[in-house]
This record gives sequence, structure tokens and C-alpha cells, in this order.
Amino acid sequence: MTVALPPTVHLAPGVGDAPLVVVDHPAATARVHTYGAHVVAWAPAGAGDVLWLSPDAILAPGTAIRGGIPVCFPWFGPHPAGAGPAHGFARTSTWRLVGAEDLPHDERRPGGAVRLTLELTRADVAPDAAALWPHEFTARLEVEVGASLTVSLTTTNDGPDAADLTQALHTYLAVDDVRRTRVDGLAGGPYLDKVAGDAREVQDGPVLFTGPTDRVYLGTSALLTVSEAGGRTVEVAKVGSSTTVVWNPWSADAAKMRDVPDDAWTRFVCVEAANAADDAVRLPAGETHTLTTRLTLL
Ligand code: TA6
Repeated sequence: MTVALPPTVHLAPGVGDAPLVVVDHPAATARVHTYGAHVVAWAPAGAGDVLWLSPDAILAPGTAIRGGIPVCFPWFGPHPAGAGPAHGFARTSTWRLVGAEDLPHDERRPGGAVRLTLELTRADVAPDAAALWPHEFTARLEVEVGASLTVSLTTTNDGPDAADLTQALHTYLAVDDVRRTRVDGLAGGPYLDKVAGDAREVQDGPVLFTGPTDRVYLGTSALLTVSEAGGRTVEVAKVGSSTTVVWNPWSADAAKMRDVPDDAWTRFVCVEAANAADDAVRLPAGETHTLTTRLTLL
């Protein structure tokens, strides 16, 4: 890895041979694994961690890290033909750090920021995994760490044929108690209810959490807020995304997950900028698509 690092960025041991990128900037701190291009922590100055990382997260090649922002690509959920792992191969591949730079203070970036760029091509992916999505591609993940956290996944189709893909920036937000948390901005929108066999429903008011929740909101680019009574509010903005996924496994499903402590399901909610189900992306040869999510603590 030969990229020049500004003084605000250093490398630390990560997963296997894939280093962890540590950002320590006056505007914010962050940690990003090159394994999976996985942001596992972000704290704007003066605030605690906005992202939830499981205390039992498994940091080992071949396993996706539980928490932070897993990059689900080039498929979201089960493999389209049922032939591979859930959520694609990006989160279990080692990406290359190709850029790290300090960005000056401006209107969009109060206090400045650090931008990291990571890249993954078909050649970086284990052959058995790459065979599950037979396209030449370049995926770039830009992570801008500052008073806001902006994560952009840009995919270029380098092959001769159109490529179909689904994707998500599967953001785990830390909350004190999901049962006191609400998501505003989705009212009136249609969704697939995964816990009710993909039933098509329409959102009535804010999303409240009273049981296992796994919803794929379709055709929405809405700005959201995730807030807790008496607690903090996180704004979730997105671009290039027509799907928003909202997930919490609740107690019984969490108990089956070996990388989530039994009582930890109350501590997070996933609010994901995605393109999935009806909103899958068809990328013509030579074309590029960018999916962005931007988190701001209000
Ligand atoms: O985004 C929600 C979801 O697709 C759920 O169905 C749920 O199983 C979750 O992602 C976590 O998936 P994972 O493969 O990381 O255990």
C-alpha cells in the first residue's frame, strides 16, 4: 500500500493482512477497515460514536463485520440465484486504499474533513466469489469524515454487457433503546415487509419499533431523521438511492446471531441507503452509478 497519508490518517492492524485506516481529525474521528471497505466507527468532535459496532463482531477473513456500515454489493440480500452468501462479496473482500487527503474547511465541510478512497475490482475478489457475478467492474468507496459522514459507492461497468446489481450501505446506527426510537420521512410510502413474507404495505406515520422489523421501502429518496425521545437525532440523507431498508432483528433473531450479544439488539437500528427489489440498477457497459449516504448528528 503506497498511498501517501496526511498526518490525520494512520494505519493499524485490521483483519488478516488488510489494515485498518484510522482517522483522527479535529472535526471527527473514524475507523475504516480495508477489509470490506467497512466504516466501523465515526464520531464527530464532541460527540460519541454514531455508528454501532457489535462488541462480538468477528474480525476474520471470510466473515462480514457486524456493525458499522457493511457495503452490500453487487447483490443485496440472498444471491439472485441462491448460489452465494447474503449481501454480495464486497464486505468480505479486501479493498485497496488508493487515496487519503485532508479537505479544507468550506460551507459544506465546517471544520474540514478527511477523504479516504478505497477500490475493488473483479481481480481483487476471490475467484469463487467473483464467479457469482460475472462482470468486470470497478467499485470505489469514498468516505468523507468530518462533521458529517458521507459514504459514496461508485460502480463502473468495465465489461461489454449490461450488469444488473442491487446494493446497500447497511448502516447500523447506535441508539439507547430501539423501542424508544423513531424514523421519520417514510410516511405514506410503499414497502415490502420481510417479516410478513414480503407483503406490500404502506407506511403509516413514523416507523416505530415494536417487534422484528425488516422493511424495504421502495421508490424513495427521502431525507430521514432517526431520533430517540430525550436523545439525539441523526439525519440520514441519500443520493442515487431509490430504496431505504429499515431493520432490527429483535430478541429472538438476535439470539441466533453469534456476533450479537443476546441483549444488544436494543442498541441499534439499521437505516440503509439501497437499490434493491423493484429498484435494482441496470448498468449499461461503460456506465457508472453512485450511491451515497450522508449522516449528520443534529
Ligand atoms: O438489511 C436487512 C437484512 O437484509 C435483514 O434481512 C437481515 O438479515 C440483515 O440484513 C443482516 O444480514 P447479515 O447477512 O449481515 O446477517
